[in-house]
Amino acid sequence: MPLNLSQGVTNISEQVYDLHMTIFYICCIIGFIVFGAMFYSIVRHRKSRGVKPANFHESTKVEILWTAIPFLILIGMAIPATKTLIAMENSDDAELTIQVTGSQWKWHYKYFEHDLEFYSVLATPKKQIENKLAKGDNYLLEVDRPLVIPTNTKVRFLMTSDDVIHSWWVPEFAVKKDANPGFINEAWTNVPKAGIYRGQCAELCGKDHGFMPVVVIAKEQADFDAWLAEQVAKQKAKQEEEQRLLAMQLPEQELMELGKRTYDQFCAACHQPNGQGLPGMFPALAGSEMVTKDADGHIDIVLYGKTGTAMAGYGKQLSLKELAAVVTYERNAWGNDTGELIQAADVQARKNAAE
Ligand SMILES: [Cu+2]
Repeated sequence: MPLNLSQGVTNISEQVYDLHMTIFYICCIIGFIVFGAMFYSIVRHRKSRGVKPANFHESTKVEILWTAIPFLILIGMAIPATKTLIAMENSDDAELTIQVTGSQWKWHYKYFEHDLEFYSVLATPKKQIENKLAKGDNYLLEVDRPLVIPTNTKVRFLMTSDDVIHSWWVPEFAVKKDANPGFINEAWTNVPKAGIYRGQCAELCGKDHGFMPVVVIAKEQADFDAWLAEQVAKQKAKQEEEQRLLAMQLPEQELMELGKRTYDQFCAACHQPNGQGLPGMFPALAGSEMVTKDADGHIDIVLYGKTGTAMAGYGKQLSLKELAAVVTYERNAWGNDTGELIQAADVQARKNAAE
């Protein structure tokens, strides 16, 4: 029965589970003794049996006892609890450090010792969320790019946030740590068994709080090394591709096709597939002043978002090519026939201007 805590897979999660059970048993014993004594007294010394109530006032002995006994019980509970807490906080000698950044509503992972960072975004199809398709086994607990860590390795997490407070939680590691903007919190894990572990954001962080799950894949060291080498190479190739792109002029058709794909994936949920937005909530892009005239402002808002609104910045998540394509698409779709093509170099120029 899934009523109790998960025992988890790590040494720490076992310690946490054992601690929880110890305290639970202590509470049961106290409850049993206190209620037992109460009911015994009530039944045994009830008025109908002719019992005369005692009439004493102040008893130093009893007062010392009812102070001393709970005090000793608390100390008895604090010792194992402190031991476990100290072990949980001790991230010394970690072999791998990963920065975990929460933002509305996705996680960003950065491997400190390696040239690798990426976003991890919910992968559950929209149709399942809208009840148009049967819900899958890992409904709302699946992402496009899971975090991958090696087994039997002490991995340190540095948690922070780009916007509001999130909380990175994987029950089977017994890791649940707040990700606060402007602060860095530490946590760590050492997973003995290869496998897929799922968790979620545990801090109410806005309307899509339930749509930013955590998926961690633990791989044997050799598999992890292979995965890491592949990812680092891929990221490097992508960066080189970006550099090449800066010197290139992409044709309209390619920009519009990629732009539409990107728009449908990232923008259409709010601004609607027809660019009309939702009146009062999400502004229309069709016929919008900014989209048809102010190209710089348009690129900036896609790059950095707009503070105080639901418009998030996509500068870190999308490639230069995708950013250029989506801006081009918005400037030429739904009757916004500006005829302007935005190239990767234009997006890079806005990035440079902001730095
Ligand atoms: Cu969150």
